[in-house]
Amino acid sequence: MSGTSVKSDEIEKKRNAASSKSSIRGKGEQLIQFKIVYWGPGESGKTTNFFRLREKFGLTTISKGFSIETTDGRTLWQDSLFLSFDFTFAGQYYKIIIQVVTCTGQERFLSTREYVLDGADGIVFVGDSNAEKMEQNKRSFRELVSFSNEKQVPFVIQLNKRDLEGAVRMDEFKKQLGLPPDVQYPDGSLVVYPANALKGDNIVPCFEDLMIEVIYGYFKDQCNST
Ligand SMILES: Nc1nc2c(ncn2[C@@H]2O[C@H](COP(=O)(O)OP(=O)(O)O)[C@@H](O)[C@H]2O)c(=O)[nH]1
Ligand SMILES: [Mg+2]
Repeated sequence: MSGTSVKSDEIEKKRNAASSKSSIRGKGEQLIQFKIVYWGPGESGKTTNFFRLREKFGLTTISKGFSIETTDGRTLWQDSLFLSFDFTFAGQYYKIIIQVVTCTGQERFLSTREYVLDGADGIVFVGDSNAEKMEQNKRSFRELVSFSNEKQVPFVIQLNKRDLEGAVRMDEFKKQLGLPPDVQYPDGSLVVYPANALKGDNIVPCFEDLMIEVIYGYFKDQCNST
């Protein structure tokens, strides 16, 4: 989505320009809200992804992300962050609010994870490159696929912690998850996004490619229903 790749100061400029045309904006603006969930096994790096998004889009957040942690520093409930973008499509001006949530990977909070997925418009699966986490990756991915099939929610797959020594090979990860061995889908999006959330590698492109799909899906549905 071009909107997310513009720098924060450019967004600010656009916003100022838009508010100087507030009569047009007030009349023509439409508000769209999306919920994006970061899903995956415990400690795969979901909260770290969230920190990188907050850094990248910090100036455009309309609410500070919150995060409740257990005493051992793991996410208890959920992290939540709201991002706001201006977007024009077919001459119509839209304000897009994206709620980004990450959930706990802890099994004992499974019911809260289902709650988190409720109403999701898009999901980023964050897998762990640690070879010992393969079973957890597979289990968590199966949960996501069954949810996504039922609700037709688009998702992208990120394989995080590529910096780890002895990281699982990409082709092995794909094989284990039952994914095609190709690098890309015909639309150019990656089958799996290799990432390093600590450094921020590939975190934003992964999020943006999902947003393109989510927004495209939204407008396609709009066109079909009119
Ligand atoms: N080596 C490495 N560690 C990471 C990476 N991303 C996250 N971590 C670490 O993995 C641990 C769990 O990350 P966190 O984001 O809390 O995982 P969550 O449970 O999925 O939210 C933390 O110690 C992070 O610093 C990465 O890309 N590489
Ligand atoms: Mg977390």
